Amino acid sequence: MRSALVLLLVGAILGTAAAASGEVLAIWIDPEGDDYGDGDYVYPLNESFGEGGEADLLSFAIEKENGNLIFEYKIRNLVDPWGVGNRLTMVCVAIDTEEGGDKELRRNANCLLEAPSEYQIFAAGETVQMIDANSEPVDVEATVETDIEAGTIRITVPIDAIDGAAADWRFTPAVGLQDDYGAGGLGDFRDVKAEPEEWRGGGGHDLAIDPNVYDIIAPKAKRVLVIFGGDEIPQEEILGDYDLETGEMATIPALEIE
Ligand SMILES: [Ca+2]
Ligand SMILES: [Ca+2]
Ligand SMILES: [Ca+2]
Repeated sequence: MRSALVLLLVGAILGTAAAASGEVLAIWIDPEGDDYGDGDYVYPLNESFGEGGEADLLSFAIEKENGNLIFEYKIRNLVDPWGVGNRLTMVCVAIDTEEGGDKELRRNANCLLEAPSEYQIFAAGETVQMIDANSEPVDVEATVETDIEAGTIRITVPIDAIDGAAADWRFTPAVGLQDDYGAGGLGDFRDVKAEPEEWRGGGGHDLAIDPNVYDIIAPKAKRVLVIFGGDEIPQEEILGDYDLETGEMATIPALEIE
């Protein structure tokens, strides 16, 4: 109970959970300005990306309310350059509920999962999609609410339909840029190349095995109360741990509700 209270207080101080009416199960704080993937990712050159920050995760919270699980991402700079809502930022979370599952984070993330997932949820703009371990869509009527001003993206997932016991699950959130291929629907993570191009990020590699995500939550950073202790594996090391020779992609660690 005491830790839950502290989590609520932290959320209130940061203003991330204050507006929510659900129970906050956990909130992880992520550093500002580490939207650089393995250390040197940069944004595409097109002016719509402006000063950047569209893929800078500041916090990730999991709430529970009326049989719904809510994932809230606070982003440093949500933008709407074309007056059509958020199309640049893409968020996702992989959910591990049991043994086995999908070892790869989909939609061009180019990352493996330490905790193979039974479900993956992706959202950008007004669209959200949930897939199962075989990449088949799961129709649970998930919804997404984006508040450009507040910098928040909230995904609501009815978990009764997937027999939820969220406290035992493991979660792997990731943030990048969306490429909807001009179609306006839910796209994929936008490619990161060695050198930035108008619509491609830079700082990665031209072989398509480097992560196309800009920001994750490194382990230990999840424990807001011991943020200064422990053996934190830096995000740079995690996202830079792909192998050009074997083609092995980087593996993202999972978060647990405690
Ligand atoms: Ca960040
Ligand atoms: Ca699993
Ligand atoms: Ca981070």
